[in-house]
Amino acid sequence: MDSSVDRIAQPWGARTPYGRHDPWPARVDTYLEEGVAPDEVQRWVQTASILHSDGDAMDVAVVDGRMAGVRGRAEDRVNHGRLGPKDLFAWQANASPDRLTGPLVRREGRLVECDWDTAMSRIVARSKELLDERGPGSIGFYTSGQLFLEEYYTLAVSARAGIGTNHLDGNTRLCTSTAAEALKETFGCDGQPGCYDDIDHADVIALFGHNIAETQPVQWMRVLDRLAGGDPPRLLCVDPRPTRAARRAAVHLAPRLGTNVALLNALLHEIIRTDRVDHDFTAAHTVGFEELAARVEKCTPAWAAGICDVPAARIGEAAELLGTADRLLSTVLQGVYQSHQATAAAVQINNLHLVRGMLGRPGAGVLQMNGQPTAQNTRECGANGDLPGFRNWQNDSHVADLARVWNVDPKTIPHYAPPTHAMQMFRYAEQGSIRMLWISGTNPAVSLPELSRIRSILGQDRLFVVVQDLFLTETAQLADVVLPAATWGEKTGTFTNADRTVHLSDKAVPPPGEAKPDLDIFLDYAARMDFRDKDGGPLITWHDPESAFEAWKRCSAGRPCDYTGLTYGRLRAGSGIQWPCNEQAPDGTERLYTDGISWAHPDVCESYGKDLMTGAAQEAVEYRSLNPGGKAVLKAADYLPPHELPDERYPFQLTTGRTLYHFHTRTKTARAPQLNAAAPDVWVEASVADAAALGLGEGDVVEVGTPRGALRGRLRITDIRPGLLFVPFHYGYWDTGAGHAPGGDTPGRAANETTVTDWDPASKQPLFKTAAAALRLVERGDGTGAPAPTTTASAPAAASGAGAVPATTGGRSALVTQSADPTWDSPRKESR
Ligand SMILES: Nc1nc2c(c(=O)[nH]1)N[C@H]1C(S)=C(S)[C@@H](COP(=O)(O)OP(=O)(O)OC[C@H]3O[C@@H](n4cnc5c(=O)[nH]c(N)nc54)[C@H](O)[C@@H]3O)O[C@H]1N2
Ligand SMILES: Nc1nc2c(c(=O)[nH]1)N[C@H]1C(S)=C(S)[C@@H](COP(=O)(O)OP(=O)(O)OC[C@H]3O[C@@H](n4cnc5c(=O)[nH]c(N)nc54)[C@H](O)[C@@H]3O)O[C@H]1N2
Ligand SMILES: [Mo]
Repeated sequence: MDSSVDRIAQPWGARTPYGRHDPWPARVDTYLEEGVAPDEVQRWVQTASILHSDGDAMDVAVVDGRMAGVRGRAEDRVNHGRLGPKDLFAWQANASPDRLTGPLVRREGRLVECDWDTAMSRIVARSKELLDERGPGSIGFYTSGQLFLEEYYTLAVSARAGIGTNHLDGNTRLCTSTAAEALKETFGCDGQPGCYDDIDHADVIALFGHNIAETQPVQWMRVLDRLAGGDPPRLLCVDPRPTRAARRAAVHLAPRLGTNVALLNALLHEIIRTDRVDHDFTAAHTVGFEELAARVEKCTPAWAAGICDVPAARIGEAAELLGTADRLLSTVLQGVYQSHQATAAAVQINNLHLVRGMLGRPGAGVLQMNGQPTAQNTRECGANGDLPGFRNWQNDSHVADLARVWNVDPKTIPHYAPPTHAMQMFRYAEQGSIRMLWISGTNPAVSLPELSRIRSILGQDRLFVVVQDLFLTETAQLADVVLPAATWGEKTGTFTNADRTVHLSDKAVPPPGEAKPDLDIFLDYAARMDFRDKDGGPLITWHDPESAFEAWKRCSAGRPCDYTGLTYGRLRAGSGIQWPCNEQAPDGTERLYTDGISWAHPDVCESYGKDLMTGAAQEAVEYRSLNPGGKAVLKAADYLPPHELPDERYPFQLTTGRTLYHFHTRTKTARAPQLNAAAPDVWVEASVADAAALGLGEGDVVEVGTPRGALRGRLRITDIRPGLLFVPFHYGYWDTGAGHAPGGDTPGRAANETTVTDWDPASKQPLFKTAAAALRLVERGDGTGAPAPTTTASAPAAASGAGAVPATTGGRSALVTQSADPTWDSPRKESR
């Protein structure tokens, strides 16, 4: 039966309830632009969503050579046909009239149009000059979690073995570096242990700092469908905001910002005290239990209650839920990762699973989530601070093996120090040792902390900045050369979601003007730079997406992220397949560690671990003596208070994050009318009690100030934790006209005007989620209310007297067809 639903007003659509251990029924969501009937679609082209890490599989409708809509893929393991609001509407941005259609170079201070040869010659000339004068360390590359695998791999080989620089990282540093680090600390290696099917089997689902309803809306549909079915799971939600998941939780803990480690240590304390420990599992598969037990011994719920400002009894209830779970699934995201003890906290969640033996079985899994759609590939291809294929930069035989794959001398591959992380790269650019920074697929002039500093770094004359993007973003406006990129739908490639599912994304339509796929740009650069292997042959031996994929397969062979069993043909004939996929696992691998811990052995591990307090890398000998047999490491950590605490001048805690309808700096979602209208401008969330104390009302224009800067937006009064402010970080200044210009006297609206240059010692992920801030009235509201959605964590509090705030709806243009497909059968046999 088909139904038509306004998917702005009802973001998660209709329910298809199912019972525990049953397969999740399919529901196919289709959106076609007004005036296009389904039978007018000439081609459906296979892809998956690129607006979060879920990998919702879909087909793009093509009519007369242009995109006209999207449809979920029922047969795909990830989404069983469903799409979220961004999946449904954001593709419209591709055809935006303000796409970059040709390269730009800066002449006499202004960006002017030029041809590709002029732009590339300028980049190559600068690269060669710098290599001659200052060596490879003067060149840095800052890439993304939104390009394709083939592109990262090409960039990584070029940067590491072509240029020979250690300065290559992704915006994944801001996003999932803690996920990777936590997996390395515990399991010796990156690689998601669990998978989304675990939602079907779990009886307890715990969400740590993860606003799943808004940031992985399709997996939230899956949870909602289980909540509506037989034997529903119980939810634990740890989040200081009243998220949709918090409202459905059996236990909701809303801790003070930056206190996750204290809370988690108390949960571990209770589980050990009540002996909910799986002693057999712990003995067989872990090291470090005694140390962990000793470290959390004093961490009682009463102790944590004082730090987290959560009732001790609630912490006890949460521990009871975790301790009695038959199959526990936990997910972890930015509420944990973007804080001063990010890795220390994320690792405690791994510890919870290990001491309870909740790993490697259906429903018992941990998801150290990714955020961006292709962040996994940035990591595995080594376009972040790691070597490709999860190789260990401290292990000479791993470096030698990589050198063999690339046919270069091992000395060519920098491994004298850990690869430079993004925050350090910007510091080097600030100090002048990095003189060229090539930025692809990311908008740091909005997304990095302390924007006034970032603008001044990127604006320096001595720094040569290349920006490769779809639009003339805030960052592109500061560039010396701007390269117009083709994007999703206009180029072919693969990418891997947060549960290791690899999807193929085929080209559906041509890119606008002279825009080129990122792969072609990187290949062109490598050819012009004439990068060579050790025998004088070309370093880059591939020429298109499929040959790049084949080259990557050779690099991944025998490593945890083994792609050797995958081909474009197989992906095109089916749908998503999970790595490792090889001879032993030809259909892919649902879960890691079903048979014990496999990649922590000193000879194979990606990392020997770090000191969680200082970030100092452990040496091989230390790791060997700690973990000779390659078990999982239970790493304990003491709680440390956040670096910046409220005081008289800055009495609030400030956190920043996302809303359902927008993606990051909104280069795509602001250009999709349905999404833009649902949340058109920035807002500030405060609690009922704080608003009353300051005499503030819904819709008042307020200013949020920190020692770094200030922003202005309208106030939304919600059920957020008292003492806490929330600001979405999506809003830069490009489309706002006067009043929001950066710098100058008028505060902007970007959250990162206020955030701090500071990071987790182990993962180097910046702290977007804890600052101290002041709040003041600028101007009374005009009665229209804040431009914040009512369907999300930003819903007005009933007690705020904001009954007048109009509900968020999309109207006719947001109608989406939902069909329960009667011909659909479970795509795979569901395991039990
Ligand atoms: N709609 C939408 N979806 C997205 C994205 C998007 O931009 N828009 N981006 C994608 C990307 S790249 C990412 S990384 C993910 C991020 O996905 P999430 O991590 O789910 O999103 P955030 O809003 O950054 O933060 C999640 C929650 O952390 C809570 N939090 C803040 N401080 C703390 C704390 O100290 N402790 C705890 N326990 N919680 C805290 C916040 O209240 C917030 O609800 O989303 C992905 N999906
Ligand atoms: N205050 C605060 N700041 C944050 C966060 C937070 O929670 N709070 N979250 C952080 C996180 S988790 C993330 S992931 C970052 C995201 O921060 P950014 O990566 O800066 O955000 P995006 O808007 O996704 O930028 C991607 C850019 O790539 C372009 N692009 C899209 N597709 C392509 C393509 O195919 N090729 C090329 N060349 N370009 C393309 C887009 O137009 C856009 O300009 O923000 C971080 N910053
Ligand atoms: Mo992210």
